[in-house]
Amino acid sequence: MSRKKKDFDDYVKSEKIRKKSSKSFAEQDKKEFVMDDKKELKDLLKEGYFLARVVEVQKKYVFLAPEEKELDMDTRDVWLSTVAKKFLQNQRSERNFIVVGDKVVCLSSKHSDSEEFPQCTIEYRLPRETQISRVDPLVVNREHILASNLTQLVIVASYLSPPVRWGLIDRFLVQAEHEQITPIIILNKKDLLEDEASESFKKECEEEEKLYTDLGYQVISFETLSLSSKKKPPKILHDLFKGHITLIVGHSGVGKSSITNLLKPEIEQDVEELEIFKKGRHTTTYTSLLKLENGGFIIDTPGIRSFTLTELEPIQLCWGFVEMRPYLNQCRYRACKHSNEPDCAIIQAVSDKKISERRHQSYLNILFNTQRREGRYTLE
Ligand SMILES: Nc1nc2c(ncn2[C@@H]2O[C@H](COP(=O)(O)OP(=O)(O)OP(=O)(O)O)[C@@H](O)[C@H]2O)c(=O)[nH]1
Ligand SMILES: [Mg+2]
Repeated sequence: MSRKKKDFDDYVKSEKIRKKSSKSFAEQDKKEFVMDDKKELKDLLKEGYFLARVVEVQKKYVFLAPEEKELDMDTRDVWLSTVAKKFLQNQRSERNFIVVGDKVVCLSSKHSDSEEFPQCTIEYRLPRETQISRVDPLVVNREHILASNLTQLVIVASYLSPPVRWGLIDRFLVQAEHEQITPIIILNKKDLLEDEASESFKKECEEEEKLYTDLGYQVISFETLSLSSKKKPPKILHDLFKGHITLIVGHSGVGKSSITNLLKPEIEQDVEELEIFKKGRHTTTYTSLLKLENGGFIIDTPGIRSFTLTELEPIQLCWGFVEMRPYLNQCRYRACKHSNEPDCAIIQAVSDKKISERRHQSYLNILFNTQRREGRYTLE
């Protein structure tokens, strides 16, 4: 073997080892932190470790509520915690290291009886059963998980102030479909629709509501303004949230916190007193998990200005649009993007009025929005 060839082989070998070891190190770390062994967990709990739910994540501390039994926690009486020292570096470099809704295994700190903080450390995290995430608006290609372990997603939009964006609702629906979380749409500020909207806008809303209902989604037309948070929660909301961990999402100012307050959470949520058009300011600043009077839990989030889905292939994205599922794999081309290709079953279904043009456009917007930055597809 020539010297040159040997050097090259050695180089490749060492590179491979280096790459392999650095990867396995990261994975090893993750493996150590994510506890998926039930027996090991049982042993830890006998040794003084305890289970808790992440209630809020702030810069310095994570707020936790101990959870001895599933969904049995008091989110008002929270513990201040930090992640175990050996994982601090990972926490700093990974945005989603700990998110609201995570189930974690903790150890009480030495100082827990004193006034010193933190009161406990997070030693492990249980695997996430579900999660809702988007592309991080700060760093492209990074995922931002809004919350985990949800059983329900409530998507709130207001008819007006700010005006409803059907495309944003579709984005959330796609995520819910992929995560197999039941989505519910609440269209709020019905009073404004009745008093201020034009006839054509009222008709548009009526049609869109019917479209979502026909697709099998629950749509609730609602107003919080005439309801008082001092009284019992309205039955429709009470029944909807009971027994669930619900993530409530939507644009800023649509009324998420106003709806949350009607359900009597342990902590009253801040609501903008006078509706002023607030640019760059959210009333809710942190995502937090709250216990409701009826036994369910709600995760109120600050309004979202951009909700870009993490990259999805056309086939995955189509699957998130329930009405497109019957037409999958019926196009002439296997890699059909359902944009303007010949013999596309989905485009045909749109012209036959079996799929709404608006939803198809929504699909295209998501497809080209999420994939344009990859430089793979461009909008013709
Ligand atoms: N007209 C009308 N106004 C409402 C209704 N529900 C809420 N509002 C008002 O809308 C504004 C925003 O409500 P919030 O509950 O703070 O909205 P949010 O979605 O939590 O907003 P962020 O926390 O910024 O994301 C407040 O001034 C509410 O009083 C409603 O049904 N009708
Ligand atoms: Mg709010």
